[in-house]
Amino acid sequence: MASQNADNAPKQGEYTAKNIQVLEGLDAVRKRPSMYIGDTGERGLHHLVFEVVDNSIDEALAGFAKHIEVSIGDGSVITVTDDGRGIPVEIHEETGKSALEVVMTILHAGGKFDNKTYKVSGGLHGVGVSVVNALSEWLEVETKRDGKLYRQRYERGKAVTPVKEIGPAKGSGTKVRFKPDAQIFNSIEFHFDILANRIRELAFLNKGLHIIIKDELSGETEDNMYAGGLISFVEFINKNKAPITKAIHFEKQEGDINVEVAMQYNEGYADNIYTFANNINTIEGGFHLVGFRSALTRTINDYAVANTGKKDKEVKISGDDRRVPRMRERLRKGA
Ligand code: 0RA
Repeated sequence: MASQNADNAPKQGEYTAKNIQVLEGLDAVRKRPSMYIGDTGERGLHHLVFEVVDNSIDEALAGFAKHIEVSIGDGSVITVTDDGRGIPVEIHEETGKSALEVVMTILHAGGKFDNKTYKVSGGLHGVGVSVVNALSEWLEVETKRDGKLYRQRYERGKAVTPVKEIGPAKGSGTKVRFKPDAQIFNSIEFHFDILANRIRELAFLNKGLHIIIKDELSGETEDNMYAGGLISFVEFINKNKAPITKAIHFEKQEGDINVEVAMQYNEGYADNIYTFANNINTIEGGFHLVGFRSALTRTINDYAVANTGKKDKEVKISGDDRRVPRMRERLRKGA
């Protein structure tokens, strides 16, 4: 395929509900952006980057992408590159458009087309890359597939070029470049630290994945890759504390659910437990946290029963006894 017809306007008599939906879809995003990205302040602006990165992370979770690079360039232009499968360019039957254009211009079409691979890395709002397109002054996407490089450009969510075949390509992957729309956001100034903190967290949560963040203006670069995954995360959190055990790690897969825990005790009085589900920090906790806490208390209780010769009732380990100072206090008292 050399190129495709970028003219979105249906010919006379070709209007269908689907065409109308496409237009309404992204117009709705520009009309009420907060419904899709939370707000149009600093948080919403940075969310645009995470939304694109989430798509790349999905390619990593599906076993394809190994490297992701995020850079902040001149004029608040963000570039996100990955070495995943790339976005398909074949004509998508339902819409008559290329799959690439469908992914970029139809709301909630950010996910994959088959049921085998679906979005697992949830963004804050998990709305898909079309929302980023809708809220960008311009966006250019490049996709490498089957030895060819393709490119398409959009302005405020509308395709302004066809999907063009640019030339031959080695490997596969996706590059998304966009400039957030100053008509939508209070400010389009990105902060390296906000992006770097979340990207580092994503690198901890996805062991082995390289995620690089660059500030093209200052030259500041952070190359994140943690072979230790959660173990490295716990060690990072305890870096300025006084650890008193090694970091330990458990992992179990049941069906399509994978659970991973890493923990390390420090001298501190308060415990710090961070929980995540599909890469999202679940700050309000949930069953995963409740389950972990009760399993830990039960394990300490069972250990105490097995090693003190006392009965379950006499040991009476409470939730608070999970914490090191409380454990020490009890040991001192011989209780
Ligand atoms: C649609 C289908 C497939 C991959 C993607 C989209 C995709 C989107 C993004 C966005 C950033 N990086 C991306 N990488 C891939 C599946 C392709 C296949 O089945 O081969």
